[in-house]
Amino acid sequence: MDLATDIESAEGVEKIKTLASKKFAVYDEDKDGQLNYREFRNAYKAMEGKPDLTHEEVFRAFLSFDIDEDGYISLKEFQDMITASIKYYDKQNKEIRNGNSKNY
Ligand SMILES: [Ca+2]
Repeated sequence: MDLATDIESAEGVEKIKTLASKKFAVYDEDKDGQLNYREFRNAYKAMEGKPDLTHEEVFRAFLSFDIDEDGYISLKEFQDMITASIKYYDKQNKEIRNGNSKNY
């Protein structure tokens, strides 16, 4: 599935949110509806495809995604995080396709 094609549409965003909530359920090991730091660390390393991220790198990401600063990543925070990262990659891909990327 090419998520990049419909990220701009409401339907595309809904699709991503559904996908995110499925992932969330997998990583929410104790099923309390929140990701604690340990659960987040597993999810984040897997998503980034970088199992060797340092504690500091993961912790910085955790703080930036914990919008309400309650020490947990809620489903909404997780969905926003996935949506933002997909938008980010989508933008990069478009720039590459359009040939106006400066950094590659
Ligand atoms: Ca939170």
